[in-house]
Amino acid sequence: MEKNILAIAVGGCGNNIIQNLINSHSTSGTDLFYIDADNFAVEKSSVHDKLAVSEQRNGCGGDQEFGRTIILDSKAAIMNKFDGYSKIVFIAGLAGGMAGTVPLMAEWAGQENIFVTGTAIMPFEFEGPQKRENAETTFEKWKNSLKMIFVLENDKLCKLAECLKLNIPMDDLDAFFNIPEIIDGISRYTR
Ligand SMILES: Nc1nc2c(ncn2[C@@H]2O[C@H](COP(=O)(O)OP(=O)(O)OP(=O)(O)O)[C@@H](O)[C@H]2O)c(=O)[nH]1
Ligand SMILES: [Mg+2]
Repeated sequence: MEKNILAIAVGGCGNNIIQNLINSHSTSGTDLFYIDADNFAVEKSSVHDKLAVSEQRNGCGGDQEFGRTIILDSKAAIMNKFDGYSKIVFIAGLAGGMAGTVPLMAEWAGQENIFVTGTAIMPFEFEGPQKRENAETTFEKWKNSLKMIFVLENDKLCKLAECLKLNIPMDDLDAFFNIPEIIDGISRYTR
């Protein structure tokens, strides 16, 4: 039987978000896969199906070009994960080093006739203009290989927290992005 949707967590941000969903039992049977160049984070992650794409380094150090090149050696293993799915949603913080991998992975998935979508988490203003620029550049490259792209602005989380006068940790704030709703929407209302 053809599998429906695979949610792919990319880098530290993707992993945090997906782990929060697991902890709050909100994944409702969606298949999850986590990919990162940070061996330590992959080892620690409670995501069952995961892949470390770097043997020597702990993450990409914010270097998107490093991210892009490091996954080339893992292409076969990554393509193997796509196998049998009709839809994929990538979840990535677009200012991080691993975001350098998403345009390429989306292109590979598209070549398999998969309905490829992305969820872009855009950086906080306090992270500075360079991070914003990295995220915007990746966004432009990525969108060409995606059928749909959801854009989640981290700054909105801050504003929301301020508005509601909440003093809650980042992990809990992420729940406002309602990723399960996005996954469910793609799963049910696209083809
Ligand atoms: N909402 C939210 N955003 C996050 C979280 N963690 C990271 N981010 C955002 O995502 C961006 C990328 O961070 P990571 O995903 O940790 O970066 P990475 O791809 O692992 O990058 P490297 O450290 O270079 O390997 C950050 O600049 C933040 O804007 C999180 O838990 N929640
Ligand atoms: Mg990282």
